[in-house]
Amino acid sequence: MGFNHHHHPHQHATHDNYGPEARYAVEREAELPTTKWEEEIARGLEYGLPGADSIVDRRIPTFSRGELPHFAGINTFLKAPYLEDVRRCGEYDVAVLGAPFDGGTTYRSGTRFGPQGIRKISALYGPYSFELGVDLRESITIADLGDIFTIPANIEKTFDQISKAVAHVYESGAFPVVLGGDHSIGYPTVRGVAQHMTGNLGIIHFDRHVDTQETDLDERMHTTPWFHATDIPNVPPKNLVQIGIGGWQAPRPGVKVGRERGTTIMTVTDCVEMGIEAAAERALEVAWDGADAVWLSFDVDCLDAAFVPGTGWPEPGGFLPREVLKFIQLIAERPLAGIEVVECSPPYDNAEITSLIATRVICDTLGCLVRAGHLPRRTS
Ligand SMILES: [Mn+2]
Repeated sequence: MGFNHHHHPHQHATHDNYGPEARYAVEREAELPTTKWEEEIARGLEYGLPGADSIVDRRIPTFSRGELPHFAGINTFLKAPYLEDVRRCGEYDVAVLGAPFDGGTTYRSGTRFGPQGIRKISALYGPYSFELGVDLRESITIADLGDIFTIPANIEKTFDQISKAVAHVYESGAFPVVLGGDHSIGYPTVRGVAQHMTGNLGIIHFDRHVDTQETDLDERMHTTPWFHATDIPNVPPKNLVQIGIGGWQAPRPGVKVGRERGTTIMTVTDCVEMGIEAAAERALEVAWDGADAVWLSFDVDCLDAAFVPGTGWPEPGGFLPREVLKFIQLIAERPLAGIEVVECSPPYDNAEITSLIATRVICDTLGCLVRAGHLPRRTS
């Protein structure tokens, strides 16, 4: 806008058209490059052949390659390239990996289909967020590594596979995004990261359930990950903050363990009454107290059951999506070691809304890490 705007009456919009967030968003969009988008179009035309003669928009290839159309193509996470050779994951800023395991489930199963459910609905999204003022495609490279080879009938072997996979990704320098899977995977994911750290790892845990008992049904089920994770010497329980806990599904043995070990618990009411900003500040203080890195473990059931029908233990009275997204955005102003989103069970989902919120949590986390300068982690 500016020097000759009186010649362009259609450009008479001023900043008064916008609220503060919208003003930031609109101004930021003008600064975002389109370099990677143009590269994607060129690659699509080369690999997918130029479109038929009747196609007017000459950016459209014959075969769908890249983002468009959203309903077409092979559904990796956000249409990221599928990286068959996982030895190369360190060449990317972010590595998405599925942990399709529901052998730790104690009620509704189906989270073995979680990674595919999340990938499928992620096709709905482009890489750009209006309010965040971030275009992931222009800022970071993402690869989808596919899924870990889990062992359906054996929790312990599956844990070993998950720890080895997450350790490989974390050590490569790529930022791990783990698509669960039931919450039993929280222990082996944290174990995989912690083994590559000398300092302490904190955990920010969103959930309606404490998941801190030692065993359930005689095994290390999805009600137990934080008991075992906080047994790891450099994952102290004082750095475990549990957000959204409440209702009729928090087992007393787990509550007892949390009390004895000194974990921090914040209920939905605690967070709403102190305000999401103060709650996020408190969560960050606890998780980062003396820690070198923080892992984000997000159970979709921390949202009210109305928003997450496709989950193992739905519980009314949870967060609203806008509350939890605001919370996540504030958490991701600080760096993270990685993120897992668990307990998304497509067989129980309605209209893919549970997978949709799972996707949104990941995208908002990545977007805020980019906005805060924590991604990409390397400058090379
Ligand atoms: Mn839960």
